[in-house]
Amino acid sequence: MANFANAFMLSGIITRMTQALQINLEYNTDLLCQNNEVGPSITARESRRRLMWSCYVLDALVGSGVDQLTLVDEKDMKIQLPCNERNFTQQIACLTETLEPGNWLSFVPEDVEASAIQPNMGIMAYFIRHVSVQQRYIKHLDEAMVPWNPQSEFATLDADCRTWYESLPPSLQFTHNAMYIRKDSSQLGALCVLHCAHYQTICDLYRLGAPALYKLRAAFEFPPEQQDFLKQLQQILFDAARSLASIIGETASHGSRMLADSWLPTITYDSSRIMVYHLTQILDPRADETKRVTIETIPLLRSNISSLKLMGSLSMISNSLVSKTISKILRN
Ligand SMILES: *[C@@H]1O[C@H](CO)[C@@H](O)[C@H](O)[C@H]1NC(C)=O
Ligand SMILES: CC(=O)N[C@H]1CO[C@H](CO)[C@@H](O)[C@@H]1O
Repeated sequence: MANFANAFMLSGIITRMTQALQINLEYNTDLLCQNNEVGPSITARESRRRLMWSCYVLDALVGSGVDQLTLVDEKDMKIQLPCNERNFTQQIACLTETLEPGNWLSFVPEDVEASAIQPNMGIMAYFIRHVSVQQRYIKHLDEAMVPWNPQSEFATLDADCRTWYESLPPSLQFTHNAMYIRKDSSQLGALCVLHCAHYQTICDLYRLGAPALYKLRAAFEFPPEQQDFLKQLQQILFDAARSLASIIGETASHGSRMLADSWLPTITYDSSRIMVYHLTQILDPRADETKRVTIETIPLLRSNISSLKLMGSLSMISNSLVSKTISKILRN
């Protein structure tokens, strides 16, 4: 709702509450509820985990990767990831992995196979994992290694993002088939947010290629021999912004209800900002290529503006971003 000061304070209180309730721990070691005469039901246990993971995500997003602002430590998340919606609504107890891919809680029975656990994870589990990668955001550019060094923070984070993306099962990729299935189970909005979160992180990471756009304080100097590398960063940033516009536009065509997540207006606005910046400040205005790319990109900008207008009925911040986008285009 764009009430950032309140979000900042409330997320702090929430962290204390999770500590008081100790919901960062499993209720007991009976994950499959085989001895269910004692303790909460399958649904109550899973809800408890989901509540804790929601608090984790909230804390991570409010802290935006700054250590001092982040109050929930990944190390203390001693519960398994949420299971998929199907198992949850059908009250089926099942095992899932923990934050670290391929890992599970130490008291999971030893004879369990990875192939039996993986299908139990759904959109939520993959979203939480993405948030944990995004948390490792490069904070101190002045202390970071130059991005063209293969050992740099940039290269590591980039590889982590891509590994995450490649770990998505077919049912969670942004394909027509997956969209059809998710629409049927009322999860198309969630699928859209999952993919937007990925490309938004890519934009955050590749902002190094457009320091003026992000007003970065300690931007890297790219020496002459790294100009190709810089061009590559700028291209990937632009492509990610275009992917965001396509994903949001495609989702919007299924109805404005699908765009209810309050994060989407900001993501849409950022995507437009990057596209306008690339077309007007990075590309050579005299080149024929620029004309071609501009003609290709204008529909995406239009699409973003109409999506923002659609979101206006759901989120207050959206309307102000429509006029900001339009003034940005006019000014450039
Ligand atoms: C949970 O859901 C997955 C995927 O739909 C399914 O393969 C699995 O059998 C379910 N788990 C249990 C314990 O039924
Ligand atoms: C090209 C494109 O994705 N266009 C979309 C623009 O946004 C509207 C509504 O937001 C969609 O209906 C279009 O498909």
